[in-house]
Amino acid sequence: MAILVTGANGQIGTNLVRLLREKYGRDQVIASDIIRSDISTPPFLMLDILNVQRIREIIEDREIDQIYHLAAILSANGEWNPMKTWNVNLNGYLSILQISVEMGVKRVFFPSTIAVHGKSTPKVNTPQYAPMDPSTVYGMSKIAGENWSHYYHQRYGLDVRSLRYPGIIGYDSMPGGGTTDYAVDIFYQALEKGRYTCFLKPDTRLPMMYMPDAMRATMELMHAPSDKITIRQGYNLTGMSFTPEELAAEIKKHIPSFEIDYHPDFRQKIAESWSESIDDAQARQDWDWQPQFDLAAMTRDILEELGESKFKSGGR
Ligand code: NAD
Ligand code: AKB
Repeated sequence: MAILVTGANGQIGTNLVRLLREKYGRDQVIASDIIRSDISTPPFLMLDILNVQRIREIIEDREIDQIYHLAAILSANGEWNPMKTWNVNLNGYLSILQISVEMGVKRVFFPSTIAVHGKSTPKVNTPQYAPMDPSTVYGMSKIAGENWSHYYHQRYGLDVRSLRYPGIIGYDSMPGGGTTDYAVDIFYQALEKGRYTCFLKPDTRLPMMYMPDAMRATMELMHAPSDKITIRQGYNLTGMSFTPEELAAEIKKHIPSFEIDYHPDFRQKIAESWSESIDDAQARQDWDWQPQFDLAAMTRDILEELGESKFKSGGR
């Protein structure tokens, strides 16, 4: 089994590469990204997802069987350069799909997102199938990607699997320009400065998930028998839903002196276009999805893991 991970240096890729290497062995998992960084541990290859020839070479040379295609530009950063975001997120993914069919890649993972939701999507307990009119180019590219996943499965039998991740929160890799990033940054600022200025309003409720749950969901989906997968677009998935105010109150239970204030910016409008909570009944039914972390358990775990002394000695 040889696995290629694109966008491997990102918030999710850092955790996923580690997990896949534990499971399949270091040499079986090729990490790739457009940039090399401190976390680019070998085997690592430079790969711009827009370089079609380079994708082909890597798949051929490394005899790749599976691709976890994480490379993307996220919701907030995407708004600074819409054309580039569309190109990277959609055209980059189309190359992965087409080359996978041509070169016999057996399975592809495509991370979709709650950003596919929009103004006409029901906000509470959003069902799997609902109107999708995203307001960001990121959301537009992901819903188009979902439809292409479905198409490549129907037309060419490609085994594409996909999750609509909510905001993912972890403590050992930094997020890359999304709207849910506050829920990671707040922990660092709470420990470092004892206070945090949030770019969303206090009552902005969004669906979220702790990184270990997100990694387990990804593995469970990718290992489920094919006949259990009834959705190829992107499974609804959730762990918890909370507001900045509720997260701050939970942190305060551990750090009583913690203070938060609010200066909403352009990301507020993006957050308001997304759902507040998700109905992930189909994932529960098809491959037994069950989250383990709620807000209290996640907050306790992150603060224990980061811990003041560890944080100060390790740095960010
Ligand atoms: P991230 O921004 O932290 O990482 C994305 C990586 O893609 C970066 O390392 C970046 O260098 C790389 N990249 C950008 N352009 C590239 C290009 N042209 N070629 C190759 N690599 C390129 O994002 P993440 O949070 O790790 O997200 C990973 C995937 O999961 C993305 O597809 C994202 O849409 C999806 N997702 C993430 C979240 C979340 O909360 N983190 C939620 C929903 C979906
Ligand atoms: C973002 O905020 O853009 C991401 C996502 C929910 O897709 N975290």
